[in-house]
Amino acid sequence: MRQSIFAVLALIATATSVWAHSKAEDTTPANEATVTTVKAIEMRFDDPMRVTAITMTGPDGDVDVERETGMDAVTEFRAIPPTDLPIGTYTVDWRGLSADGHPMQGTFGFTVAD
Ligand SMILES: [Cu+2]
Repeated sequence: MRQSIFAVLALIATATSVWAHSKAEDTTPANEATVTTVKAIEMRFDDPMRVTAITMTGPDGDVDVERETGMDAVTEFRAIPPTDLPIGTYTVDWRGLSADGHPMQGTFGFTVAD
């Protein structure tokens, strides 16, 4: 009897942690997209994510992006890159804390063309 209660509790805990695991659903620009301008860097999550760090690198190295979203947990994160990004390929790396408190990270990339 006691064992079966623990088994049920373990099942519930597992299901909850799987459900609570946020992930990046999609991004702007889309991963592997080719674009001519980048007005904003956006990431959408299926559950609130506290994005703790975001870095963007391009053909000339690190690019400063200005966070529009603060340190709150959000389902839509937004940051603004400098205008007139040089042509080339870019990578965005982010780190965050999932709704269940687990550290998460992700990366996506895009190309700026003429
Ligand atoms: Cu988790």
